[in-house]
Amino acid sequence: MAKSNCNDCTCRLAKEVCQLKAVVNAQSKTLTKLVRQIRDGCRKDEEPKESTLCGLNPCLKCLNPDILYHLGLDTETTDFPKVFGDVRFVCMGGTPGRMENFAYYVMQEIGLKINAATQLRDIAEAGKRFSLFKVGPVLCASHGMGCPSISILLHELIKMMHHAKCQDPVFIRLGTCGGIGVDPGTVVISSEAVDGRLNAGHEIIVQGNSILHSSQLDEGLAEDIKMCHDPCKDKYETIIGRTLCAHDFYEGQSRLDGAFCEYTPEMKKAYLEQLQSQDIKNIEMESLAFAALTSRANIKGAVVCVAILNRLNGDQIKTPHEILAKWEKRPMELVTRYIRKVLYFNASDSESDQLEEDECGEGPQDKEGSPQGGAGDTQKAPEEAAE
Ligand code: R2B
Ligand code: URA
Repeated sequence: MAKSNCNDCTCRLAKEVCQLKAVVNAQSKTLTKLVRQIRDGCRKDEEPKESTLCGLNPCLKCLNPDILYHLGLDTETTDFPKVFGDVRFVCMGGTPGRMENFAYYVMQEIGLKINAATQLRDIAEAGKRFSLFKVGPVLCASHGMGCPSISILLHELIKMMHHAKCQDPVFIRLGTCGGIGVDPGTVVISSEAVDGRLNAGHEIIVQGNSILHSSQLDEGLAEDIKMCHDPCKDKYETIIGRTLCAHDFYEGQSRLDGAFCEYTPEMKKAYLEQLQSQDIKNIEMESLAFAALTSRANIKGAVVCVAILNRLNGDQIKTPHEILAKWEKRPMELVTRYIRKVLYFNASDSESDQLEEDECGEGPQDKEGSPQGGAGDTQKAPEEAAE
């Protein structure tokens, strides 16, 4: 027993030393670059002319201004490249409160600081529909429930990335789901989203015609996020699997406890078992629109959800709130580790340029025209990265 504790401890210490080494290396590269820049004279890198997004509406350039109605933002009164040009991660989840907490958590974990008396501002407050917080290169948005809601948010966030000329932003949805044959508390990263007929496509009706968009998700990104699971530390499983996206919580998910139910418990059981036999690991309500819209724009996307029950064992969620709250943090922790890894440990020479320290020591909230750190703002490397 004592021996295994000691091994655990050594394993953790070795890991922390590796992480610290990586931070020191990243900082030393940044320092070298800074010194080189001072020596060569401070020449600002050329700003990108366009975003890396593809396949967008050609008429966007004619919209002057473009009004992102549900976010309460427009291209006339907000300088999108200045405010949002540095965004590299767009994270979204169901509720405003959860995403605000996530924003503060990301801020702490990536080593950004604002004055203790200052709060993050909800940039989308004027739209009165969604919440949006910016923490340096990370945007955190609430998306509401279901595909219609997340579709509206995604149209407007994708346009935002386009107008801001963002380079390769990664989109991640973090949420909850019902597991299919998986233990409650397990984190499921979606490989693809399927509809209630198990078709891997998001159908939208456009001018009376049915249009199907692929709902595959980025395999590499799913793997990278899964790698952030730490079996030494995390007392739960993280798996990759197919996700059923329903358009309703009750009949659409074959529950027996909705206001209406026109099938028998046997029929429900047969449907859920069919899902299990088709390798479906979870059910939620936004992945189809999320996968379809991100992949249409050439954006890498991932859906990371914690299962709050095993649907093979029931329909109602009886787990106490304190435990649910703990489980809901799991996707957040994994995704934050992934973000930190990309920002600080994978940083190539040119990427680490973006992580230079803010010499003025201004908090991300304090910059003029730049809620929570706009493009060109810089972040501090994590001070306690090994924590
Ligand atoms: C998971 O949980 C919500 C329903 O309770 C829905 O937004 C989803 O996808
Ligand atoms: N969210 C869903 O959509 N379904 C569940 O069963 C749990 C969370």
